[in-house]
Order: sequence, then structure tokens, then C-alpha cells
Amino acid sequence: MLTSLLFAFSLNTADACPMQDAAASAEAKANVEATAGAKATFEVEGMSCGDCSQKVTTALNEIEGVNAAAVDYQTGTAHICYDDSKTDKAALQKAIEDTGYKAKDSNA
Ligand SMILES: [Cu+2]
Repeated sequence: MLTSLLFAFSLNTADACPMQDAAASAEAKANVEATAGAKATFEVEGMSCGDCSQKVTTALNEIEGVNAAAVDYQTGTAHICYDDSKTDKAALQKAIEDTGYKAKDSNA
């Protein structure tokens, strides 16, 4: 009984705050660099776990014109490849900030 309770608790904790696979992050970033299109990099403030970076990644991918996005909470960065005839840096920044984190253009 106690064991299953503890197990359930640790499962929930893992659910709420997953780690991010460092190899997967590196692969996602390489994918952004290899994809054709305009590139943007933002410093994203306030992400604390894999859930946060997933949330930002999803928000970016929902923008029409985003070809690839790689968000890493450990380095606090978002690398994005986008079609600049469909969207722009301001829209990317707004999408990140709408998820609740502060974003700053690294190349501005
Ligand atoms: Cu988080």
C-alpha cells in the first residue's frame, strides 16, 4: 500500500517535471540548422524543466511558417527556422511570451 503510494507520487512528479533528453535537444538544434529558411535564436527566461521547453516548442510549431523549432530549458534558448514570407521574429517572440516566459532576440 505504502509502496504503491510512493510509486504513484514519484510517477506524478516525473509527469509534472520531466527532464529533457540532452541528445534529443542537440538533434533538434541540428535539425533547425539543417532546415532551409530564416533563422532566429531567442534567450528564453523562466523555463525550468522539459515540460516548459515542450510547451514553448508546441506554441512555436503552431505558427504558420515555422519550419523547425528547438527549445532547450537547460541552456534557456529557442532556435527557430522559419519562412520569413509567412511570419517574423516579432510573431515568434510573442508566441514564446504567450506561454508565460520572457523572450529576447539573441541577435538583436
Ligand atoms: Cu517546467
